[in-house]
Amino acid sequence: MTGIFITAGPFDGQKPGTSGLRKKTAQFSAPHYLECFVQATLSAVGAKGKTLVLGGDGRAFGAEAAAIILRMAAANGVARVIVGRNALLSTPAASHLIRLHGADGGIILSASHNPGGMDGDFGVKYNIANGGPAPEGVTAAIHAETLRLSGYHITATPAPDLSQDGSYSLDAMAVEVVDPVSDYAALMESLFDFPAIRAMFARGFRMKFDAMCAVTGPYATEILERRLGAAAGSVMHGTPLPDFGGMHPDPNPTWAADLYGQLMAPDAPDFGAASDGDGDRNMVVGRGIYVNPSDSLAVLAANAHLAPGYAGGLKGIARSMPTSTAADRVAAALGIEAHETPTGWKFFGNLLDAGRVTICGEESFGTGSDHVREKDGLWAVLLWLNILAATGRSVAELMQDHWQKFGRTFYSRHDFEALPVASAEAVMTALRDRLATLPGTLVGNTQVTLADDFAYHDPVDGSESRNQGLRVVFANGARFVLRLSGTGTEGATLRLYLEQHSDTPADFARDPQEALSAVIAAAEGLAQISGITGRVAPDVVT
Ligand code: VG1
Ligand code: CO
Repeated sequence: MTGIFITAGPFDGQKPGTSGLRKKTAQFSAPHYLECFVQATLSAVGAKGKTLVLGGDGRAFGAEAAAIILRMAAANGVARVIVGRNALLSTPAASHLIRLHGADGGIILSASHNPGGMDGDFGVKYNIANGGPAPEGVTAAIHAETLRLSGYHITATPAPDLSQDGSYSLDAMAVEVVDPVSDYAALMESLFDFPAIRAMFARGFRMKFDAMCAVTGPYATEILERRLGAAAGSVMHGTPLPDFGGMHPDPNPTWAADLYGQLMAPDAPDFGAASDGDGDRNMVVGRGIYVNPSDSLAVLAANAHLAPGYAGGLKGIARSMPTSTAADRVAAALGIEAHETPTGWKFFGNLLDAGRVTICGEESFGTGSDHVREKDGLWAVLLWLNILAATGRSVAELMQDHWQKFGRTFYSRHDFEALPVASAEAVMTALRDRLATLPGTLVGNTQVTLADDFAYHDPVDGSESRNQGLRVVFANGARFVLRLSGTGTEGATLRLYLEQHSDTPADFARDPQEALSAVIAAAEGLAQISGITGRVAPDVVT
């Protein structure tokens, strides 16, 4: 080790959640807090001699954190760091750069869809050599290190200015500052039929993409407006701001209400999409029609062969357990493997690496493929555009076609946010305690066929992940899932996932909340959310 050793820590509560460590920015930027977590990460992964990628979504404290991490990496003997200009990299672009350069891993500075700014949230996530989020074994080792360390290594040499591309050195460590967009844009161009999409825009196809003042602005402007010829102004909120301009960069109908409203208006454009803080999520809206993320996964999987990068077909499809079963029906029709994993992209990595699946998705507005090892918001938008260009159908027509063929899986997620931890846990415990008694019981006019606490057995490395969400499945094609969020920074968030499949065409036009009303009532009856927490309605419905 070179540099100096600062005695500090350990800090409690530095346990990575669903996607890295997320805390209030004020806490992360407090003396030694970031440093101790980064030291734990560098120690746990054995950073000496390694090549790392570094970047983030541009939120407050990101640039300062990047400079600190570079000085710590140098003092910990890291050989080389590839960093996005101005410390910017979307999560999928960081995943791509790790793979492109054969790097040993990467550090991503983001709290994703959580609001930013000094009053908002900050986060740090470690990705491994395949470009994907560290699996549970690695995050457990990082957590163990956070509890054991007594300080951190850092060089007194200042970090190089990150505003200009080029090669620099920091003590013995090489620092390469790269354009955050160009390699990623080239990857997208290799997967999709850009000439066909460009021709569609030239014919007058109109779209709006809401970057929500977060990291996808520069990516979307380069790809959609410059390379594909979407009209200037198609990208909204395209300049990344440290506080995301006060926006909550969570692409759903609640937080992207402006975009959503434009697509529901009489003079709506043909297509709308939004991404989140770090660019891995996507919301897709057609003229007058919202596409729920579980349906989006299913439609993308069913039509992916229309894009050049997937013309050879898919190897398999994976979805997180709470994601609707719509994608399973596509996998069955295609005769390919279907996998059900716990929530969080890290669980897809082994399946992708082993060549068992090509497309993955989560109900939380996440879809992606084996092109990187993260979910990828712009990738999903481009695959949608490619499918629209190849078929000449509208979003609404594609959805109707899909439902006619596969049936419609009505789906919704109800979030109860910032609950007292004890009351959220009481809901989970009460339902968990009843699970064993439920199979065979009649609820409303249908029977419970399965009730369990989801456990995942990874078919590739044999690892087990338990307690991944309570699920109750009914004989009539309904299902609900209850789990606690692992990305929040305030209290506890309870997520209730609701699903009802129908093969009856007369049902397809129903309003999802109305179509789900029986399973909503069943969930309330069995889980007693309002009874225990006192909350009569969810805070966010997606
Ligand atoms: C949420 C989503 C999950 C997603 C995770 C990270 O986790 O539900 O599907 O993988 O966020 O996404 P949780 O534990 O709060 O339910 V991101 O775009 O915030 O990195
Ligand atoms: Co994200």
